[in-house]
Amino acid sequence: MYEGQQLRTVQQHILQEQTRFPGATGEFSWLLSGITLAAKMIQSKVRRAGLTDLLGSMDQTNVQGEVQQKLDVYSNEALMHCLSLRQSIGILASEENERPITVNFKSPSAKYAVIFDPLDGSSNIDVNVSVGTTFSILRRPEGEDSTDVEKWVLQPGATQVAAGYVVYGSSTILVYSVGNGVHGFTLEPGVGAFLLSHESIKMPSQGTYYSTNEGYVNQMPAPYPEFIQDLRQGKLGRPYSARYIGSMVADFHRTLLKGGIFLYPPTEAQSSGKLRLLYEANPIAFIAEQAGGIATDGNQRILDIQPTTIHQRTPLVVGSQVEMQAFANAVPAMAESVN
Ligand code: P6P
Repeated sequence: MYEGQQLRTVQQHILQEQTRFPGATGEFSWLLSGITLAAKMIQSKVRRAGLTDLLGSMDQTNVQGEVQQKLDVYSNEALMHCLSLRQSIGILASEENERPITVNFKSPSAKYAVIFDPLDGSSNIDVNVSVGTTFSILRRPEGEDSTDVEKWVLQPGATQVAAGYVVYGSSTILVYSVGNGVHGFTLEPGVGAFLLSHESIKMPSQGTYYSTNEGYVNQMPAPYPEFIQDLRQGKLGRPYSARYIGSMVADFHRTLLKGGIFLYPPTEAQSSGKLRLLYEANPIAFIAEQAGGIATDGNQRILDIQPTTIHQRTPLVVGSQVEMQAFANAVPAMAESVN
């Protein structure tokens, strides 16, 4: 099946990578294994969501007598369960929970906070569109802030020690970075292991796709409509195609591998954008930059934003160097910073 290839599991890769963490004694790889375990649990449910719905809709319970759970609730509980058992974790924060959950918070072994969106795009499940899990890992602050939950969680994305996502698509792929490049692992369902399939991913310097919800173009502020028009008219030297799945992780994963640009701008309905900074834009921006791409909120680098609230939203423009420089040149405030 894999003649001659060297098979590397994500666990082996994490152990090799974690030597980059001073003093790490395997706790970091143990933490990340909590995420991969939860991802396997989630994907097994996502893969049979339609069946679950069918069974659950018959008599409010499925054939095992379980009360049917919404998938995003299930995904959240899977991550909470798998991660709360990791001694190195002091805080878990989720899109599904209003407040961060402190676990093992007072223990000196609790060095990391994990912030996640357990199932981004879950509204697409019932039409069988790819969905994803995103995660961001922050180190406990030093000094007096070390016992302040908010200070621990509300750190700029540039302080992330690791980040990544899982996309539940035609295959299930985990993409992560610990600051040493971006690597992708494909789940081999027969074995139940994530195997290295995309080592050292580099985002192409220019792509042929742009990705945005053009239904909002009349609600977008300048320069978004004009920029999108420029792409359509081939002003970046090549014709572009539009690709928009409406599931950020899937739309970004294509941008990471093929290049191009993904834009979720401010709109009249969402003046600060729709996507969440801490657990959507920050992990995506970390991955993008590690792969040679750029990520801004339309004006500034995503990873430089100082968060003020856990669920705050932000516009997100992320993609290849060429498209992102062209966009920045279209934004007066940024044109100065770029040139
Ligand atoms: P719209 C999914 O609900 C999500 O949070 C992201 O995954 C996706 O990029 C965005 O919303 C889609 O939003 O307004 O285009 O439907």
